[in-house]
Amino acid sequence: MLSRRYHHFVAVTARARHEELGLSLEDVKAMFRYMLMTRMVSERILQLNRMGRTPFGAGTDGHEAAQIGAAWNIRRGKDWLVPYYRDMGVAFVCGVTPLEEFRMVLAKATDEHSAGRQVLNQFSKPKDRIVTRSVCVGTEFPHAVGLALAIRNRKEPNIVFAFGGDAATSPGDFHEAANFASVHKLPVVFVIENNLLAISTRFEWQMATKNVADKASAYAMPGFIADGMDVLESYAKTKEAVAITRSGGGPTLVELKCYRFQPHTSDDDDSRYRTKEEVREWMAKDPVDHARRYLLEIGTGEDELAKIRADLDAEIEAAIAQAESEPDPRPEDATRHVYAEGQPLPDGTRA
Ligand SMILES: Cc1ncc(C[n+]2csc(CCOP(=O)(O)OP(=O)(O)O)c2C)c(N)n1
Repeated sequence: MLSRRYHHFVAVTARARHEELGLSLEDVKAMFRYMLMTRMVSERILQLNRMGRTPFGAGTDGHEAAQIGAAWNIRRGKDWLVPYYRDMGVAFVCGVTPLEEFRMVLAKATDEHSAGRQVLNQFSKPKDRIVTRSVCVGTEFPHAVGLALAIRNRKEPNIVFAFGGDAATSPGDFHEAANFASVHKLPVVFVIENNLLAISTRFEWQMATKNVADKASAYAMPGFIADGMDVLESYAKTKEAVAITRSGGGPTLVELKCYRFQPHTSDDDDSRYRTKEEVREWMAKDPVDHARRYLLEIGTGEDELAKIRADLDAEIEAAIAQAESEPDPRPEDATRHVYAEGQPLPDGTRA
């Protein structure tokens, strides 16, 4: 009896948590589905890499709560998104599909982001207002701030989301962008996924501040910190920042504290800079499991969650098979968009 009462109590308080944030049960289930999709696609990319079927992978595992929670604040197709290379989950929420992801990962001619010409996750989807970036860390921030200036000048009622890792706040690009955005009170939210590592460089070797969010005060920006292993908290803290920026309060920064479970990329040997125990400790806080437990606590059935997984599994396997059956880019297209085309050459012909 006591235990039933206890479970009822947990259910009531747990239910209140998402409802207090203005989220429906359907929202929470959809968030969980995106988190699981991100985990499953990430794992398949790394498996395909080990099987020699993809050249490269960059795991998202451990970032799912931060990404899906923050992205749930984006008004899809209205707000502008400048994601970074680990942001598969953000991209999924904003309209990218597993099929599109595998076309990109397999570098197929049908890849709509770059026709198989870029490394993975340099998303580019104008229809959904997803803006591509350079692979040079931190360069997305000046681009995002330029976008924010443009939409403010055009009087668009939308905002820009600029995502990056903790190390992306070290280069000058971030500081110039933050300063300019703050001076001009531009509508941009900086979302920083702090996974404590920049490849092999640990956070404390990367910056002297305790938190990334501490840097916000240098630019008179509100800075928020969230447990990035908890999807609802990631959503809630980003929501606070977004409310300020949407209402004309200028730029804000949200730091989502998380951890990368996989090596930096499929080319990285992470045993050289971290212990298995450290990884295990963080995996005990697995964000996907955490969200799953929350759904169970508020009364979702195991069978419903199992069906979400089975449906995703079928969708992902179909996407891989479809993408693998599609054509590779033509060798003669390798220099397209690299050099100006149609230019007159000295011999009178055109390039
Ligand atoms: C300007 C620049 N310097 C170095 C690199 C090499 N590099 C690629 S990813 C990376 C680490 C970035 O770490 P962080 O921004 O924290 O994101 P994470 O990969 O940890 O998600 C580095 C140093 C780069 N791409 N660009």
